[in-house]
Amino acid sequence: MACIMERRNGVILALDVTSSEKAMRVAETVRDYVDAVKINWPLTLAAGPQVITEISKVKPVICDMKIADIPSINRLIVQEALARGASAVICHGFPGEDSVRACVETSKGSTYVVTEMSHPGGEQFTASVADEIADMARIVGARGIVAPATRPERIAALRGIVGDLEIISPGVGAQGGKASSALEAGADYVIVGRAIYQAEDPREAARKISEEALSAI
Ligand code: BMP
Repeated sequence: MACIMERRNGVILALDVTSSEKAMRVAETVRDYVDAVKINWPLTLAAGPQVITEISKVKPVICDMKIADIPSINRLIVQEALARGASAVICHGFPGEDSVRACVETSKGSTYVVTEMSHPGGEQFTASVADEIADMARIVGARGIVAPATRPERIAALRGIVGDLEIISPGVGAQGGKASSALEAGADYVIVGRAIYQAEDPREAARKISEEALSAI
């Protein structure tokens, strides 16, 4: 499987800003302290999909469209993301194995599968099927899973299921999770958005989170 990012900081920037100027500015400012940039719908809709190409010149891009459709549509979404320079994609696990497999095959393994979501509502539905989704991610050959930094004990449990798959973990900072706790519980990377791009000094905020992350890896 192609290596999409090198773990130098243990941090993935969630770039949920809504202008391409701000996106480029933040990405350039924090590039030394993050290993990849995750792009979601807010920035894609605000700046257009070419923002994936622009940001991919600065850092590897993980395209987080949380793909959750039938296999044929999932394939098209993954193709379009890769064609614009994405190094990996994120899909939901709940649509089932054929849908996830479509993403994994089209991305040649560079797919992360969402298991249990990090927000309070994540406990309502996703928590009860997260173990099965994690097992499916392993079986179909995904690159990794997305697991909640807000519940480190769940990261530890999911690590027991996925073996050496990558675990990338959102929920640090604004959602109350702690980078060191998530990494000590078994995550490989933390995903951090607002705590970096809304900080007065985003570079310093990213530096501090990376320092904390590296001390826990
Ligand atoms: P923030 O650090 O600002 O809370 O941003 C978290 C990022 O991680 C957002 O882009 C969100 O879509 C994503 N995310 C999440 O918060 N929880 C999940 O369970 C899955 C996610 O992809």
